[in-house]
Amino acid sequence: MKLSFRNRELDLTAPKIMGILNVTPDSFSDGGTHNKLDDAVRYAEKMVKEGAQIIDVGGESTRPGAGEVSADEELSRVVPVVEKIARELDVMISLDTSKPEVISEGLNAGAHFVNDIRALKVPGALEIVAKTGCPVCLMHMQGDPRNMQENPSYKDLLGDINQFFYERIDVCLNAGIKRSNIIIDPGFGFGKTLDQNYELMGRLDTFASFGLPLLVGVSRKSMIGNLLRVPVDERVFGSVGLALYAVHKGAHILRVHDVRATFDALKCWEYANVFSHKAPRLKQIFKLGKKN
Ligand code: 9MG
Repeated sequence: MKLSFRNRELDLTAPKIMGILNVTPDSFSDGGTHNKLDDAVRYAEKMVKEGAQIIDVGGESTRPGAGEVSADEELSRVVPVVEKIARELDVMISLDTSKPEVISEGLNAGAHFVNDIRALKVPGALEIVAKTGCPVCLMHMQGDPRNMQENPSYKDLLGDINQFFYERIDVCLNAGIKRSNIIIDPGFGFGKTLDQNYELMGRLDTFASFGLPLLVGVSRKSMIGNLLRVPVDERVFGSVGLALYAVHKGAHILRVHDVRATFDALKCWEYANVFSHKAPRLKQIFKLGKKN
């Protein structure tokens, strides 16, 4: 499996890290506009040095209870950052957005794919992605960020989410999006209770049947905080533990805040996995089996 757009390609044979770059007013606070831009790009650079192969740039908070921002506001936050990262860093850039305007301008500014928590349901988004031929991550969410945690309920959690993917993939294919450009994500924390999140994680391998890259974002989320009873800044160990479990269950891309911690843990996991009889392809990558 691989992701490609324009001159950039990302091989997903081994799991990859997507570093989170929030460019909302509460991130990179104080200083003038220029300083904010510079700080955001330097932070992206730090994540790349630590092992991120994708930088996910987002200008609208998706936290439970978060309100929406206008397209103009989101554009003004996202586009300059994407332009500068594309110019200065050797990394794939994803756009954490649902708005067609931001998708269009963000891709023009140098981004490589779309990470949409609303799975291209906003009018116009589907058509832009189909027209440009860029990859897209379709995430499952019940409700919307303002109300999604009010009382999430499912007839059959895994069945309902599988059905959602069948339908959205179908919509994408009918609009002209290539199957090889689709990534799926069950959307941890988006309209799910604590137990529903853990059930989803425990049965993550179910989604392998789609034969598509699987993205997982659990970093610092309340499914960790509520289990461990720890605040956001003490969730790194839980986040890394779940990230490794997700890879074990078939995740290809991990969306994380703590890149260095995740990268080191993943590297150890991968090296151990090289010796598993189930991983002949990884053996080739690490060139094992030869005397050195
Ligand atoms: C933007 N965003 C926040 N959490 C996310 C998650 O779990 N997956 C994806 N694809 N995007 C997310």
